[in-house]
Amino acid sequence: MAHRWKNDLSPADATPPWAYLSRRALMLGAAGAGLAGLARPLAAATDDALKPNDWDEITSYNNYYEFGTNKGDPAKNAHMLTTSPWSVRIDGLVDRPGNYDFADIMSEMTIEERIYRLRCVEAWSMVVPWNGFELADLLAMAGVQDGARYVAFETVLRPQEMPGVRFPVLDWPYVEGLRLDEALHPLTIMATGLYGKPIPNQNGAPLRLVVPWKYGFKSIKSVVRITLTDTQPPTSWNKAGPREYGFYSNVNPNVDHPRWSQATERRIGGGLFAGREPTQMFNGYGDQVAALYDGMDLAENF
Ligand SMILES: Nc1nc2c(c(=O)[nH]1)N[C@H]1C(S)=C(S)[C@@H](COP(=O)(O)O)O[C@H]1N2
Ligand SMILES: [Mo]
Repeated sequence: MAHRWKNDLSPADATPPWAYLSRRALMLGAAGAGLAGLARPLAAATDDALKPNDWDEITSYNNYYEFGTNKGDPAKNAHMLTTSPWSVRIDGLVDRPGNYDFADIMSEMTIEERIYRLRCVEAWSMVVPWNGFELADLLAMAGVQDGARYVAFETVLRPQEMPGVRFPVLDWPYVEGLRLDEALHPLTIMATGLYGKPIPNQNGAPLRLVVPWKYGFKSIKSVVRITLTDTQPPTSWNKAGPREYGFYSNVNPNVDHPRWSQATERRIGGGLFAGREPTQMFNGYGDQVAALYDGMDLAENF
């Protein structure tokens, strides 16, 4: 593995990336108050100063339990997944429910690059240059109805192509959920690419959710169904360990996992002797997203 950016994001950096993010968030602030309608000042949320992990790191160290629970299993096994044709069923409280063909979705969406931090609940992290579109734009295609308050997501389940689902590690299919305002937030994207190439299977081809201020497990891969609901949907890790994984799962250095600290993280590619880095509140995106949780006890709603 290459360690090209051994020193990035180190606390000793004169101008840490989250400082850039904070300043730019001011530009974002006014527009960010609206919902799906805002145009694209969001390139501003992507920070040039964040140095991405390299392709090999991002595509060989993965969590995608449908293909096995070791970090190298998805890279080894995910080639078995057929990703074309692909469609996403969008249903529930929408004006235009139906099966949306992936190619049709792509022809309607504006693809952008978003360089985001990814912080796994296991306390490792990366920086990933995604290509994708805002989830809000996809939801607008289907027409969100007034009563909708949550969005439920489901990963494809194909035992023939997914050797990991033979084991009851999780209750398959993998499911996730967001509050509607989180789903409509301009930082929330569906990623379809990596480094300008189609997203590899092990990273969630052909499209996966990315919610950069939440622990990585919220960013559900290979999505086949999106359902708008009025009740909080079940989520896989919460079902597996309700005391360890909450619905919100916002990155929070002050709320530890019951079995380990969340105060620091190990940056993948940082090198064998690199120190741990401090974990940032909301993974460094607090200026953009903290208002979503005004008045909420974040230890209670973990
Ligand atoms: N369907 C599905 N989605 C998933 C997972 C999974 O096991 N299955 N793992 C999650 C976890 S724990 C993390 S940290 C991220 C990892 O994304 P990456 O492999 O692209 O870095 O995917 C998330 N999405
Ligand atoms: Mo994770």
